Amino acid sequence: MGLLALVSFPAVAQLEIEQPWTRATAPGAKVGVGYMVIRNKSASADRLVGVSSPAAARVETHVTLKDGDIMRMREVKGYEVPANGSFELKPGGAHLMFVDIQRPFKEGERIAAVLTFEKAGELRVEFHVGRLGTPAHGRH
Ligand SMILES: [Cu+2]
Repeated sequence: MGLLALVSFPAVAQLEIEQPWTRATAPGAKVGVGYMVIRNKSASADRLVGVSSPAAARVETHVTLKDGDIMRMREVKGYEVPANGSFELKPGGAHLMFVDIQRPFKEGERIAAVLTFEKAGELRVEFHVGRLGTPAHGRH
């Protein structure tokens, strides 16, 4: 460990975003969700610390917790992505919340967003808009 500490690692982290997708929103809906897999190929952990999108007033990072029979959502301060590992956002679990969307997300469109990581910096992604789903999203 002592020797390793002397090696200077390059600052470039290797993060990959797989299958970023979202759902079409119902007319008048104010929020949208975002899912993806964040894969970290570097030897150090990284952290998603912020998300922004021109399609929404703000984008929050949420987790889903089971409260009896009800799934509830809570905002968290980003997600930790382990070294040589991944973090998955999926229905019923962690997800991005596009809050106060400018207009409905339509199936087939792409929603642009910028993910900000502690080490890797900014990463641009486009969320593919899928079918309008059942609102298995729980309550906020
Ligand atoms: Cu949420």
